[in-house]
Amino acid sequence: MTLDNILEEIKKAQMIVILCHESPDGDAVASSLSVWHAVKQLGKEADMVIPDYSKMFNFLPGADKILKKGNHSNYDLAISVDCTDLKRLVGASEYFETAKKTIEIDHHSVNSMFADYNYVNPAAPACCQVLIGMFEYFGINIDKDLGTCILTGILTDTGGFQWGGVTPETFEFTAELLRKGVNISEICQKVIRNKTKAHCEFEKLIYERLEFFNENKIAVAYLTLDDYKQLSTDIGDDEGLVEMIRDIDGVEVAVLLKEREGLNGFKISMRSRDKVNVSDIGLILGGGGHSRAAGCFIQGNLDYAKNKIVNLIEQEMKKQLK
Ligand SMILES: [Mn+2]
Repeated sequence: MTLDNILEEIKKAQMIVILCHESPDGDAVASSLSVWHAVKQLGKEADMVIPDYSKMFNFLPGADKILKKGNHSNYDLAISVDCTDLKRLVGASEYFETAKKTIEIDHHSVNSMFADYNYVNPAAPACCQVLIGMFEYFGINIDKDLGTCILTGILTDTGGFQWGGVTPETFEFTAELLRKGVNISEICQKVIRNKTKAHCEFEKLIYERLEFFNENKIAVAYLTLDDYKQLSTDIGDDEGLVEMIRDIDGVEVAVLLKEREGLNGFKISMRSRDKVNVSDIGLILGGGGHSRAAGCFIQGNLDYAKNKIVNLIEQEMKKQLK
């Protein structure tokens, strides 16, 4: 079984590296940290490589051990978490590609199964929830530190248990974590409720720029490179903005276009309320994600990118909702 193989590879390896996807969200950072704590309990040292992440997550136990670059160039074992594709390991894929063995642990349904051992459960709302099952199988003691990381991943990927994908197990696991002393209100305050000033400036811009299409069922806003240069101080400042658009009454699909430096185009984030599968829309343009949260990239100027995504969503809504 895959889990036995994974445990065997961890036990065999001398040099282990833990990696996650680019622009890491709370689940990606927390999953990396969770695996790091677990590997330590198994008597191994591991490097966690995350080139850039939000300072918001610095309170997590072990965050001071996160490296911008690996200490080695040929690890025995590379473990990727919360990542669908080798392409998304930007800034860290070299460690994955040169490792002797590779493992990936994820919860995205569009996962490309890019490792030697792939442990993917699309039914879990967060990679951290996949990890709990794995750690229990390995006999890892989920203490307060490890539990704090795990609950952070679950809370950030479910918006504080608000979004689709939350399962009865999510609450059963959470109850267990609270019994270990994990402080849920502290985590919520730090990663769910807390907003940077730059984030609020972005919110202002987005409300000013909101445009509605298809009888107000599609809502679109954008952020340009200039906006990022003027406002953003930290990598996570633009998290949560597309959800804010989706929350507007009557909106079925929310879209946020974010201009990307050096790529001559826009990263598209999509959120759906409860009917439209935006992962299918993302896939058409070479992206993907979850049915209610997905993304892709469109090359071209703002008008081109906006028209292209709005037209595609309109077509897909017609098809999917008939
Ligand atoms: Mn995730």
